[in-house]
Amino acid sequence: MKIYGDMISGNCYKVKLVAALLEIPHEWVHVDIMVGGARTKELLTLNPNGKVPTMELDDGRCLSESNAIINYLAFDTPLYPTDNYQRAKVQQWQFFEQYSHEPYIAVARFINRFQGIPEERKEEYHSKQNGGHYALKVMDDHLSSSPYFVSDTLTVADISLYAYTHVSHEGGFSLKHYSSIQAWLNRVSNHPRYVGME
Ligand SMILES: N[C@@H](CCC(=O)N[C@@H](CS)C(=O)NCC(=O)O)C(=O)O
Repeated sequence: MKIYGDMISGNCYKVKLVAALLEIPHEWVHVDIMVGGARTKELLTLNPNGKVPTMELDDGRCLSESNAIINYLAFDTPLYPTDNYQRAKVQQWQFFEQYSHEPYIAVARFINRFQGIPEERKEEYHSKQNGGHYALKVMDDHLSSSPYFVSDTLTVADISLYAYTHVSHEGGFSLKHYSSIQAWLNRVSNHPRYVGME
């Protein structure tokens, strides 16, 4: 299979990390999102939404949306629970990530790290801080009584949330007051087949 992505993106990193944890052979095709690489004619054929990550299976079928891709890779492995309630819990945290976490933390990171907070995005950057901290507090509270998000072991829900949380300082979010998140980040990165983002 081919995975199209740019490793500066946490959404793409989720796929890279799950493929590494599960030792899934794949061809990584670098797409430079900073120069519109996800919106070329070729990429738009694979994902009409013009975003990466996008996965192309050997038979030509494609899948987009990071959390859908990592779930596909993880079905029938220890990273995806078999219990129906726990499966729904994985989705609960993944929807939380896409709606209440990524739009604040990933966007603030992009504005700061890759754009250097230009004047016209300054207000937007600062407006992301409250929402980001709210999401981090929800996560920290949950992790104060559970080693991982869904069960006692690592699942794709953790990978979905790990991707942008471990680089949240690049969006101006200090994790100093979130000790349970810090311990969880260490748990994830201590996995023997862990790979870093860059
Ligand atoms: N919800 C999507 C978000 C995908 C997305 O926004 N990808 C960004 C990189 S993080 C992208 O491709 N940007 C390039 C562009 O919009 O031209 C997912 O989880 O995969």
